[in-house]
Amino acid sequence: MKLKNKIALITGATSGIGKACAEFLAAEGCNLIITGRRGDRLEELGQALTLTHPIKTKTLRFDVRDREATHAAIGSLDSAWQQVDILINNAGLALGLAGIHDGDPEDWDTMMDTNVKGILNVTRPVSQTMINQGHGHIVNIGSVAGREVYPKGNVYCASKHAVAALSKGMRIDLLQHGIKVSLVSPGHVNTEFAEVRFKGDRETAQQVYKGFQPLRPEDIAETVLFILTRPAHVNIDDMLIMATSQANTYLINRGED
Ligand code: NDP
Ligand code: 8X3
Repeated sequence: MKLKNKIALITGATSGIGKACAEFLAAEGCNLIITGRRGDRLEELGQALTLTHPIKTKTLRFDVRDREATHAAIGSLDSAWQQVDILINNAGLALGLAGIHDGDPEDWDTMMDTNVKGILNVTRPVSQTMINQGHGHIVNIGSVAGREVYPKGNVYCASKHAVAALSKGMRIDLLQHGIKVSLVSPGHVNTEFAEVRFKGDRETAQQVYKGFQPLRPEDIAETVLFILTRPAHVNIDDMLIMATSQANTYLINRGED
């Protein structure tokens, strides 16, 4: 499958994995709808990509938690941009690391609303378009936290287990419409993720990646590109990707004895 002149909608393109996906797809000639809440970053990325690649970009600023705003933003696209071939459901976050007895319920709401309901809010209208056009490919960014549960990761892990379940559900429901659904589940990737999780506490965030080489956002974007460029009859259902130094959510070789 070639990506030239296709249209991809990427959520959470202002940073990390989503931004790297935008850069990799742009290099293949794919036109992009880049979305997120930080409008200045979207504009900057859109301009940079159209300067360096012969593609068109469209920026849509919305919060995936807000169903009405999400549907309005996607509905505001003109008919040419509505024909989305590829949806990358990437926007997501963890907030806090706390026991089930003392976690912050507001953090729980934000994680579930973003990581689970956000995917639903975006996928409903986009999958309807894909059904009407008779093709499409949805790539959901899950996590190793969707396969394992680690201490104090309770709600984030639950949200990513839900992404894994939703990916299976989407694949079943969209099967008859010829729409591919793939799940990509990374281990630690060095992005703004840890800083967001620890609410701007850089020192704590840096501990997450201390003493080993985590994945880079580009490693995930390259994987997404591989998934998107398989022949029409091939779907990559589910991919787990870890740094070489990470065996699972708790066992990391940090070079210490
Ligand atoms: P970043 O924090 O670097 O990027 C997160 C992106 O999500 C940003 O572009 C942010 O945009 C967007 N986003 C967050 N909340 C919302 C919202 N309510 N509405 C719209 N957009 C939102 O982290 P990553 O790139 O690492 O994270 C991307 C995905 O990868 C997430 O789903 C995460 O769970 C997953 N993941 C990350 C791993 C890691 O170790 N980094 C490992 C496994 C999975 P903005 O703030 O502008 O709205
Ligand atoms: C992010 C990876 O291990 O911090 O999904 O949950 S982890």
